[in-house]
Amino acid sequence: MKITEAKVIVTCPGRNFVTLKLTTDEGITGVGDATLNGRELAVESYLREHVVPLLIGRDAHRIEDTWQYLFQGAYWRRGPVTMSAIAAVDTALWDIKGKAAGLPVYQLLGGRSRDGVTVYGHANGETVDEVLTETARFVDLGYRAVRLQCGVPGLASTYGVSADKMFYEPAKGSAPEENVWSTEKYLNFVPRLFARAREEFGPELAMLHDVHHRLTPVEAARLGRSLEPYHLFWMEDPVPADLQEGFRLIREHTTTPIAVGEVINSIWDCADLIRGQLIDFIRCTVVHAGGITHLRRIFDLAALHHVRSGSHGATDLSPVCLSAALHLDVSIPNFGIQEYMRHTEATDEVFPHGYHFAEGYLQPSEEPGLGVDIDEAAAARYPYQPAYLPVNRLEDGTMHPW
Ligand code: KDG
Ligand code: MG
Repeated sequence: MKITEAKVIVTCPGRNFVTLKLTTDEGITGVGDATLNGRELAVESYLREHVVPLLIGRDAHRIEDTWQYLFQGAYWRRGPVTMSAIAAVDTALWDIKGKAAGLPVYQLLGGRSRDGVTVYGHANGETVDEVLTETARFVDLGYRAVRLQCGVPGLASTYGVSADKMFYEPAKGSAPEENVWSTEKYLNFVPRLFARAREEFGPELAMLHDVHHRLTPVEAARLGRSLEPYHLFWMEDPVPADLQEGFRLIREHTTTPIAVGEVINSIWDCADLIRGQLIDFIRCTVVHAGGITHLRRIFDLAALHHVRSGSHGATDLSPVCLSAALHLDVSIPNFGIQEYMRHTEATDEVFPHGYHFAEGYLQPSEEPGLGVDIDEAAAARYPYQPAYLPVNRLEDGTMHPW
């Protein structure tokens, strides 16, 4: 079965998405997500200029060989642009293989290891009261796990807090929005949020929190220790992931579980974290970590070291990525949890899909392949709009990780 056509489709149904659609000489199509938030056109160009010409005429069944051909063939290895482009091809090929076999992709990955994929929702608000009201809303919707993010007194804005509660979307505008950050104000405040939340929701609700890369290891150790009485499911991205060794210091000082991975693109960028058992959850995504083939490799390494999965699932990962993630989630032995932010109605219209939420779980589609598609006519109605992620500065004006 040969690939005869490869289209790169950019659309903005509320936010930008880049999608690769492959067609074969047997008339089977497959889709892959290639969205890299705020840098979408870099991946679009990489695919269009350098990858699409290599795909035409290739055997669509040779998924591993095509992955190695694109990875080794580029000579320049890794990085979010390259790995997102390879991921799009890989995901589309798994979709095609599933359709050719007449099976949902999870069956090709070994079948179900569980009955459903536990997801966490996002409660956010300017005040603790508002966050608790939002948390109750997610509990009422059936969620078993909720991420809590709150405005910090004395700071005008912070990561994860938005007026549009169900559809948090940080990328906007033709230049990055500038936020102001104070580590001390944040560290003094967060334990108060979780003290109230535990008191209100009891011992069983899984509670998560995203630090969004803003601390040093010793500050993260202080945060983790201060949150121990409220037994979080995880604290996410406590420090930037660049220095894998830095996590050892956090680990040595706190039992609050650590999750990291949304900006990690390859197994080599998290191998020390995993082998050293410096983290509890690895949160890479299908789209940014080289597709189903490579993410499965990461999860397999993690399984050997007591590290569970916790895939990133923000709104900038399209329904194509979420569909692919669910096939992995349901099949791997070391699944932890899956992030789930609802997409807007316009996004759901452009990407018709068969996955669905019920009683705290997402279920992958039972259709052959990934069970998701792109409606090209609908996509064409939403042209690309430039949008940047925000940047962060300390109160004295110094640049700080956002
Ligand atoms: O594109 C960046 C977002 O995906 C990221 O800020 C969201 O941290 C995030 C999360 O945990 O969903
Ligand atoms: Mg995050």
